[in-house]
Amino acid sequence: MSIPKKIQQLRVSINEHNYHYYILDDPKIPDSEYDGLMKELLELEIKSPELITVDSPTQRVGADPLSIFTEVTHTIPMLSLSNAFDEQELHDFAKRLQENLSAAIIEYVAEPKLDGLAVSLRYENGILVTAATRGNGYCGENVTQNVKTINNIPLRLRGKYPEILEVRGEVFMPKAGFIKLNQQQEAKDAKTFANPRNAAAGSLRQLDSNITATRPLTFYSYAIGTVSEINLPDTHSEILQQLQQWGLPIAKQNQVVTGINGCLQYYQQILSQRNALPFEIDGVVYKVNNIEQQEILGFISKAPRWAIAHKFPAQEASTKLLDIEVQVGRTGAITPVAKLAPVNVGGVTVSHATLHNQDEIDRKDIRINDTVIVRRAGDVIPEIVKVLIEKRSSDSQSFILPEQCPACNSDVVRVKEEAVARCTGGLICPAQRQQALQHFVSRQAMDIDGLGKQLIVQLVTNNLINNPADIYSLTHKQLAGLERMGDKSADNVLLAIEKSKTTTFARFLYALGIREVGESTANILANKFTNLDKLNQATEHELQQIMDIGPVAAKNIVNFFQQTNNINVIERLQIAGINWPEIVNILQDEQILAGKTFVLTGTLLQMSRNEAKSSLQKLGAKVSNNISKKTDFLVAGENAGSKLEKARNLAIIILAEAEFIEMLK
Ligand code: D41
Repeated sequence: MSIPKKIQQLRVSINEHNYHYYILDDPKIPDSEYDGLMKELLELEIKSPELITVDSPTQRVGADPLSIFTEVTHTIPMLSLSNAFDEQELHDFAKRLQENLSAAIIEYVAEPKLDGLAVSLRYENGILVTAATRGNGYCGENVTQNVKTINNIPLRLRGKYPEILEVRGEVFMPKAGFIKLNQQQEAKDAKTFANPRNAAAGSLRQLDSNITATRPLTFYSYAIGTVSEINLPDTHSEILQQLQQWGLPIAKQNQVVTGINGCLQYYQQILSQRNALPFEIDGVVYKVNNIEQQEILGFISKAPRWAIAHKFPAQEASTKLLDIEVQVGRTGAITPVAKLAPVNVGGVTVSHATLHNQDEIDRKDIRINDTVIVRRAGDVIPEIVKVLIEKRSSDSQSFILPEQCPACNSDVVRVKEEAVARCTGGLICPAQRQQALQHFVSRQAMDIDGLGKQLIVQLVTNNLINNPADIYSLTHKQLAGLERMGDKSADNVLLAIEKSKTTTFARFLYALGIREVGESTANILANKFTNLDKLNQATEHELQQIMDIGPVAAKNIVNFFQQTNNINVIERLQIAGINWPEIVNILQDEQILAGKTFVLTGTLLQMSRNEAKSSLQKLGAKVSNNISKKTDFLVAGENAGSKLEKARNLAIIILAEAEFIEMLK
């Protein structure tokens, strides 16, 4: 047999075995035989490298490390899920659907809610070409090299597939793999991961795919994005089956259920299996099975109205409180943290819990050496629920927050009527500096990838940076001179710093770390004031006129801009080249929809088209007849047709009549 032919035959055979092993969970040959086939293929490809193709089973590893992830814009946004935290919220959800669909009983697909990261895989002509993280839903990171290392993701689809297929699903790390990974990390004296979710995130966001390849990641699909053919099945359950036939993995636990009772039964069943499942889940997801019904229901802002995540309650366990440590936050807040004997809480090892503040410690009468109940809910920091007083021993010790900051020895004060105690050290406190810098580089702020906590600690202790502006004067020499930093890593950090210079005004404001100015306040301020000069001159009174900004935030903002030190840092940042696109103020007075283009379609029940049009125009919006890339919103009344379809394809925000009326208000 010719070499190309033999290579082809081996690939087909290996792909087929992968399918049986990973997708059908029914291997046809022993592992040793499979390894033999892979070895044979590898050897032939080494001899004839010109015959290697991107979808060859050998091409899962070996890519050169990246310096930075590029961005991918999702052709259809990746939506989020609404949550139900209890049965009542689920009943409310079901009632809404029954009313909107005028259906007594609705069929759902119930799925386990995997605790990983949502990703989108794009196949062109059956070959995996791009994989992207969800990011903010519109735009994510290109992690193709890393995703290719995940063994149960096919590099090539099987059967009769559409020319373009985007598959959405979750990348996660099974429990067993997580435990093993942490053991290996510990043995190497490397960073361990707090839970499988973090481990999966850390592994997927590796610049070196060779590292990702060593991490036990898995993938399950749960939805389709863009697809080039329209004759897809008309239920979600059949779409999942179709995905499986194309060679994509889906969760075995997915199940079609009837009505809300079916959902609740599924919930109980999965909850009882939770600890025995090979992966972490934080709830279950219900999706309306019928696609036509899904289309009728549509979306509210970023989430489909036809799906909901039913979250599991928080999990608890008892353990011993070994010690109480204090942490100094970015704004000097002193937080007591309980150090615990490591305990498994619903599959995750917990060794620390927040104690919030002194009042909380006193109220719960928490003492060192006590036996306590810890609770973990979703991704929030574990908490102590209560002390098991009956188990208190004579060596228990009560705790009082120190009067001096453990990091800088400055006085700790507690403002009257505030629960938190604060270090008064301000900028001289290394702990506050450290936290402020960490905040500045964080994802939601300047997003300097690669400038992590450890590196900031190194830079601060080596006196290379004191404030955010110093980051932009770092040199290759300074970075490469640090322990555990090579030439390449230094380059990567510098690249990331350079990239961060182009940002948005809102991110920049948030990055400054003004007390009480979180992401959403930063956004509001950016839109209202549009530039630094205007914000700088705002008075407390003016700030308080803005919705959502209270007296404390207003005071902090004014105060911040009165500090010469802050002004100097901001000036230096601007000189360093930090820039953002100018904000066109759309929030001006009455014309709140200025610059936005609307299209109306279908029959509106509560007003005529003309009324709708003139209301929109009064608010500054443009009303157009045709959908195009420039359209911002489509208002879809009853019996909306092709425009609705087109708007969906272009990922335009679709408003139902009720939402539209709400918006006009
Ligand atoms: O298992 C999950 N984590 C899961 C996430 C799931 N089983 N289904 C999901 N379905 C969706 C829609 C309905 C929007 C396609 C999801 C997610 N979304 C999701 N994951 C992260 C953000 C959204």
